[in-house]
Amino acid sequence: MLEGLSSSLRTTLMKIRGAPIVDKKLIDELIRDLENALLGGDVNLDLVMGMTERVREKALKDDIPLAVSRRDYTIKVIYDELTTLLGRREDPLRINPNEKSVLMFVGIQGSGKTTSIGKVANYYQKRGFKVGVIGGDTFRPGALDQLQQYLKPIEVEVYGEKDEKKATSVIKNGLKYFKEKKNTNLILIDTTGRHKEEKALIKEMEQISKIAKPTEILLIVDATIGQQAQAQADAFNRATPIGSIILTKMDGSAKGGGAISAVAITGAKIRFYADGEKIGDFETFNPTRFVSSLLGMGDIEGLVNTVNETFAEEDTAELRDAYKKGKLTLRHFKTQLESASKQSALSKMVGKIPGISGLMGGQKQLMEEESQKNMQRFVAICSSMTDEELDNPRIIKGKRIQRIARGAGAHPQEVKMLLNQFNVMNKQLKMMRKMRGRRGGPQGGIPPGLEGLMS
Ligand SMILES: Nc1nc2c(ncn2[C@@H]2O[C@H](COP(=O)(O)OP(=O)(O)OP(=O)(O)O)[C@@H](O)[C@H]2O)c(=O)[nH]1
Ligand SMILES: [Mg+2]
Repeated sequence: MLEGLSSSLRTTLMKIRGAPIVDKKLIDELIRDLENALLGGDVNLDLVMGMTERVREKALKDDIPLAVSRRDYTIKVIYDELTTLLGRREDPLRINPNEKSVLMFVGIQGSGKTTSIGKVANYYQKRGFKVGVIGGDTFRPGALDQLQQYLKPIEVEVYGEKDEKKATSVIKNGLKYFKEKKNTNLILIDTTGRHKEEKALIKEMEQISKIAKPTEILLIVDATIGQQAQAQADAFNRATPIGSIILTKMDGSAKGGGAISAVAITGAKIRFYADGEKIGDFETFNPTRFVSSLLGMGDIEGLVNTVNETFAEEDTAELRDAYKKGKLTLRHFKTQLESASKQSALSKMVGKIPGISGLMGGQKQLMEEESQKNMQRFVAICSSMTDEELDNPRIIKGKRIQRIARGAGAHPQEVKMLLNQFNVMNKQLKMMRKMRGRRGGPQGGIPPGLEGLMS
């Protein structure tokens, strides 16, 4: 589904994953890719521009916690913005099983009303509802037949009158029939598509809704119309408040993303989407899950949550300042080691996500349990130092090394290794600052030099 959009978004993310440094140049490139991908998916130009501008602004933001890599942060930003574009929250249709609910299906000719009736009937029947369907399309010959054929395999009862031409009459009788049936608690009404043009259709819809007093009106929208879905949802909504939207033909459409985003800005609630002709080709619509599947990352929500959590634990201003000035002491180094071991847990989790491990393959960030242990040892060594030593590592020599090693239950060689690594980190930090000039701030994530410690 949405293969084009999905694969261009995946390629874009792969680029971030593979880049040695996430800097302004990469973000610019990323923004171009995102724009191309979304415009290619028929998402409205203004929406795309607004979205990519926010991505640019946030991704280049300086003050992200040091324990979050700019890579992960940028992915989180893209994920968040895509989710917002598609409606943000899941808003499921709630139907009370203790009442007789009536759902009326409307939409233009061929949008997928009849098929969606079958899918919704199947969906709720599986959830314990007793469903009855009314064949309210008296206009198209064969409409009733189609409905009965489609519902036969799942044994849902259809009320229809083969020779009656007045839809309102059939619907009245149908409602009476099912309301008298004790068990039935969900009644679905199929209606005619009749006109490609909306006006006459909307009029009939108003008449039927007066008679049926539906609990909910569902507008069926063919996703292949892309961003035109907005005008259609608006037009129907003006006539009778449309409670729910079902997007169909998401399988065959390159424009599905455009349709979803267009509907999302009207405030209408996309409850389900269909991605095939079969009765089971039907899903509840959840923006976050949808974006995850577009991006091809099994549980990207997990990654995003972890980034959010790390984000909540603010770095001290002191550490940020030291990092920016390129003047890190061992005390800072210790803090970094501690947050890096947290990040290690994140990387391990990310490694479990199908699809993403391939993207990350070969990267040093994917640390093993071994390196986590190493880090904990180094933290222990730092803990056995005095304040004076932490603030001024140069004084750590000879006897001090022996003492620190003893205190941490480590070998003096390990203490030397740590000091060595600390020096390497400081040097690399200075080099990075030179390369990047004053703009950009720290990259975040594993500090340079630390990677060596952990591999
Ligand atoms: N590929 C695909 N085809 C679909 C989907 N939903 C419906 N269709 C097909 O679209 C065509 C029209 O679907 P219907 O359910 O008959 O549409 P309708 O709105 O009831 O049409 P009218 O009653 O003529 O107004 C049928 O051939 C369906 O099989 C979908 O999600 N994917
Ligand atoms: Mg139909």
